Amino acid sequence: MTALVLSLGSNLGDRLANLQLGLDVLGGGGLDLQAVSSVYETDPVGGPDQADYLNAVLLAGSLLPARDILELCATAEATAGRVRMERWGPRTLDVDIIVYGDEVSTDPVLTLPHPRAHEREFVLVPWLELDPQAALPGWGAVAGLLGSAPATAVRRRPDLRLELHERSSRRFTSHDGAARSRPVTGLGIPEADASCS
Ligand code: A4P
Ligand code: MG
Repeated sequence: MTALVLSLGSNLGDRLANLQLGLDVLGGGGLDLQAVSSVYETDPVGGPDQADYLNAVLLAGSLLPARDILELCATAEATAGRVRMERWGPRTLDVDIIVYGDEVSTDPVLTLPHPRAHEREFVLVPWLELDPQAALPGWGAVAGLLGSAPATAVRRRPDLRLELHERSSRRFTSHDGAARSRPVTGLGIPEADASCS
C-alpha cells in the first residue's frame, strides 16, 4: 500500500459539497481514505481575481499506480463539474497529488511531489494539522517549510466539516475537527490495528 497525500480545493459553486463529492469519488475509486483535515478558507494564490477557496488535505493509501490515481483525481474533478478555462482559474474542484510514497518525478504530466506544494500554506497548514511530523520528499519537514512559505490567509472553518464515507472504516473523533478512519501515527500513516477511542 502506497501512502498518499492529496490536496482538494474549490472556489466555485457549493464549495463544501464539491470537496465532499471529491472525497466520495476518491473513496469509491480504490483509495483507502485514512484522514481528512479540517476545512480551511484561503485567499486565492496566483491566477486571475477570483473568490476565496475552501481547501483540505486527505491522507490515503492505495495499491494503484500513480497514473491511475491522477486519472481518479480527474474523474473526481469531472464529477464535480469542473470546466478548465485558464490555468489557476476558478474551479469547482481541483484534486492534486502532493505525495505518492517517496516517489520523485519531474514528468510534467505527474510531477512528484507536487511542484508547488512546498510554498503553499493552503496545503502545508492542513497537512501539518493531520501529521505534525509530515515531511515532503526532497524538501524536508512541513513544519519548517511553513516558516519560509509566503504568508497567505488560511483560516480554519470549524463550522464546516468533511466526512469519510468509507465502507468499513472505524470512525475516530478528534479534537481538531479532522475526520479520521484510524488514528494517525508519526509519519501520517495510520496504524491498521490501533485501537479506537
Ligand atoms: N500535474 C502534474 N503534476 C501533478 C500532480 N502532482 N497532481 C498536471 C495533479 N496534477 C499534476 O493541472 C494541470 C496539469 O498538471 C494536469 O494536466 C496534470 O497532468 P490542472 O488541474 O488541469 O490545472 P490547474 O490546477 O489550474 O494547474 P496546476 O498547475 O495544477 O495549478 P495548481 O498549482 O494546483 O494551482 N489558491 C488557493 N487558495 N487554493 C487553491 O486550491 N489552487 C490553484 C491551482 C491556484 N490557487 C489556489 C488554489
Ligand atoms: Mg490541479
